[in-house]
Amino acid sequence: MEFWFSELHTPNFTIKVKVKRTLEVRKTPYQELAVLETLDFGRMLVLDGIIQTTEADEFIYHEMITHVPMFSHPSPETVLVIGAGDGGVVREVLRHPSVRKVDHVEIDEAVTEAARRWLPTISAALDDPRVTQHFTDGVEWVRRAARTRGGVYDVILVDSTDPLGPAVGLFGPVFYGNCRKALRPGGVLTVQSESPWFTRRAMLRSFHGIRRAFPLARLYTAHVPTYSTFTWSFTIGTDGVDPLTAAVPDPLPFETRYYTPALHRAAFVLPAFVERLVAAPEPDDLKAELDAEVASEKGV
Ligand code: AG3
Repeated sequence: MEFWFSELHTPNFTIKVKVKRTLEVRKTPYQELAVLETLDFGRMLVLDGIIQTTEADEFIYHEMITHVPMFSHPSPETVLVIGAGDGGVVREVLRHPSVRKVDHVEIDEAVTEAARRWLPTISAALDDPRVTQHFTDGVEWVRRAARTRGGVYDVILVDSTDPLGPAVGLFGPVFYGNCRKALRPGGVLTVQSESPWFTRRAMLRSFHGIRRAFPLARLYTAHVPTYSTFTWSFTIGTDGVDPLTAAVPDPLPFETRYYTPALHRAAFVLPAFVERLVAAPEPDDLKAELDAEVASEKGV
């Protein structure tokens, strides 16, 4: 018999992956979690029916969400990682020798438990003494950190699920504003900002939210085979330092499998339709939504 996992994107488009074995399926307090053993991608983590990561292609996403911002900062020491319960981002952050402290804030402890159990190559670095794990809400964490004068972090990385369920607040302009305040001078924020295909609206929400909160915002992309339509976007916000002109060490101080100094710059070169999407002013309905969220936070 054959068993297939299918991820439904629209009623008309699915990704189908052949499954060898189901390792775990459970309902957590926040979402439905599955770890499946696949034939072509190794073990695969699925949350609420959406593929989050696989052993075979996780390096692409984890290197690109991490090294582009980390090498855009001259010497990142304190890093906040939000979401990323599987530990992949933390693993990549710790490869930077300047890093002294990582706060890892994940809302759903069950994701980390499953990763520790089934995905050791991704989660192993979570035991590093530089890492403190906090199983709590990232939105609230950043709200509190934003009250510290002068900021707390050099880099904030947001590796969230799609903006449904527990991750909604991580796509809001108020959250991005607090990230800015939680960063030290010269600090850098990077978030996974969805795909320019089926989740275009979420991509623009992240991009414009960050553009409102930061003097400089740029979108970059990478190609992740197990994410819908391959092309995945990330948005980086800085207080003016341009990631395009960052002094990326060449050769790199450690070995990578996807990220290179040349790709650091190339990733910002966007296909024309994506460039047009981000160059256009905020669409009216999105603008109204973002304005309303900012106003409600201020109690207006
Ligand atoms: N980060 C999830 C990226 C979003 C995937 N969404 C999708 N394919 N529709 C996952 C955690 C990786 N550490």
